[in-house]
Amino acid sequence: MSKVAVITDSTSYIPEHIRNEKNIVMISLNVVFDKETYKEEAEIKADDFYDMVGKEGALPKTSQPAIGELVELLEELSQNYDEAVMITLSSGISGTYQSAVAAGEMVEGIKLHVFDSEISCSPQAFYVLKAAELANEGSNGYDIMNHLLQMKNNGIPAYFMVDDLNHLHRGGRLNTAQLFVGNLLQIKPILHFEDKKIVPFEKVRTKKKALKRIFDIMDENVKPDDKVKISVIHAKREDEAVEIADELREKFANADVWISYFGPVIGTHLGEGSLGITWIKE
Ligand code: MYR
Repeated sequence: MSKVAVITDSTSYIPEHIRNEKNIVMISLNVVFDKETYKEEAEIKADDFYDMVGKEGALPKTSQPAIGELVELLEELSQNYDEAVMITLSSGISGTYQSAVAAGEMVEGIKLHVFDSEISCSPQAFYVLKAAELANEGSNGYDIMNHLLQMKNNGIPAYFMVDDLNHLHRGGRLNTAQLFVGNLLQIKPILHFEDKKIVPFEKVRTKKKALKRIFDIMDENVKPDDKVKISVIHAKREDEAVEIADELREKFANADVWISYFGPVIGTHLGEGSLGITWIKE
């Protein structure tokens, strides 16, 4: 039987105790401040990050894991595993996927399968947790990849909104025309991923209207008694996220509702105050 390691990059924001419990290996992306670079989740967590940005008004940048780090990790895993499945954030917004593919070709003794989640955060976590479940049950790398592909084909809806579109624009993850229209009309677009990239889904003027619209989409997609996993993701808006989660628990009796967060790397590009909702039917 093939022994398979499951690797995620840090932007799936799976809490450490769950990673440990499910045997998930994490590799960090970095936030780069003027003088210092930090590995997110390992050296800097969301709360400290938002405090630093708030207090110092710093404008951090982000970077993918260095290829050498990926190679080192695979070499270490090759001591105990035959294969590894690594699930990355979208290759349309980060070079992490490409670097992982390159690292996999450089290391012998372990077969690396790299899965492009084509998104990030909790939807990426849905893939990672499923991969870990299958690996722990003894599936091989090909079967795990096939299962993840099937999940992707079924679709994982995810919608999010930001307080200030300039963060996404500054980081080059939203094109100028989209920024211009949003800022000009003072619109808070609902955003989502299409073809691995962030695009506006619909233009609404307030957060309240955006949330109502996302709830409507959920109603079209999820029946009140469906078994569904829902994640409410926030950038330093825990109270708001708790309220939304409570409302969702009332609407969907069999839902497993989580509260997750946009950590330092994704928070650099979305900014404080962002909120997202994603779900997957079981
Ligand atoms: C890098 O420097 O390689 C990382 C770049 C990360 C870009 C993040 C853009 C925002 C993604 C939002 C995801 C929301 C998912 C629900």
